[in-house]
Amino acid sequence: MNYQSILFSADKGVATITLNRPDKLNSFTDDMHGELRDAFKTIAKDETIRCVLITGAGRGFCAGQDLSHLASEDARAEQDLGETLDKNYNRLIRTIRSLPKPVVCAVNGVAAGAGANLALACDIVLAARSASFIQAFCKIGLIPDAGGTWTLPRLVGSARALALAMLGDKISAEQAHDWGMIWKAFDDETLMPEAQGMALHLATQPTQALALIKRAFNASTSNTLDQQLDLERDLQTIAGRTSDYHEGVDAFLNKRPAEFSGK
Ligand code: T3D
Repeated sequence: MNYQSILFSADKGVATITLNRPDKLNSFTDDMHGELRDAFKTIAKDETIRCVLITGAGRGFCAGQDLSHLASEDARAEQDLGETLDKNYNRLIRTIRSLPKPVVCAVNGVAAGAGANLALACDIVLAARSASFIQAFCKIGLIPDAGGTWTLPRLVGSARALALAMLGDKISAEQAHDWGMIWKAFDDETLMPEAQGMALHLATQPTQALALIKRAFNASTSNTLDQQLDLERDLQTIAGRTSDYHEGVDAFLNKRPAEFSGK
């Protein structure tokens, strides 16, 4: 597929997706969603890809849904937003959360609406100090989507999540970090080297174990402790049968760096 709205590359085990509509702050269109689906299909199929890095081109990360086609009342009335969510955002968020590979997000600028919640759906979120997060939905009469009503309260607690969702206030990368919404904030010029370094590191790690960690954490949000202990038992059984477990233990015992194959 020839991409117009994203850039896609794969190198040294890392697939990099750059949202690429900078003049519109990389806001989502149907075409961009289609291209993202196609890129994630490649990522899922290609065993040599062991980590994904998502970022945005230009001064923004992503301003959520592209609203420019909604100038007329007819256009607004004709659309069924539930259908849009089913067709585009829900698929994207489910794909990221269930992908058995780590997904790192480098938020290079403003992340608004579904753009903010795309970032928060990723496994490890880094941001430039000049970046910001806005649950912009309430400003146009909508509710947070792209998983925001699920992700936000879990990350920052319901008091902060509700205020963010109802006020639509912009919060800085520093604030997002202080609240535990993201992993780290970096000076703008160091964001991409840091994010790329982290993605390259993750691509050399025991990919199956990382996928099982992700599965366990996904399930923990609705499991009881008993259910989670059983799940840990089952997933650890799988992890203990991977080549990377054998390699990790052997490397430790022989005081050498491990060389994980991802198998
Ligand atoms: O609708 C559905 O299908 C349901 C799904 C909804 C999911 C959602 O994401 S709803 C939320 C949609 N997003 C927003 O409401 C955010 C709209 N954008 C903004 O509030 C501001 O642009 C920002 C706070 C993000 C950034 O502000 P600022 O001052 O840094 O930039 P700007 O000047 O507003 O934007 C720069 C350009 O990007 C500008 O274009 P122009 O005038 O230079 O030609 C602006 O129109 C364009 N832009 C920004 N956001 C969007 C957009 N164009 C289309 N859609 C956008 N969402």
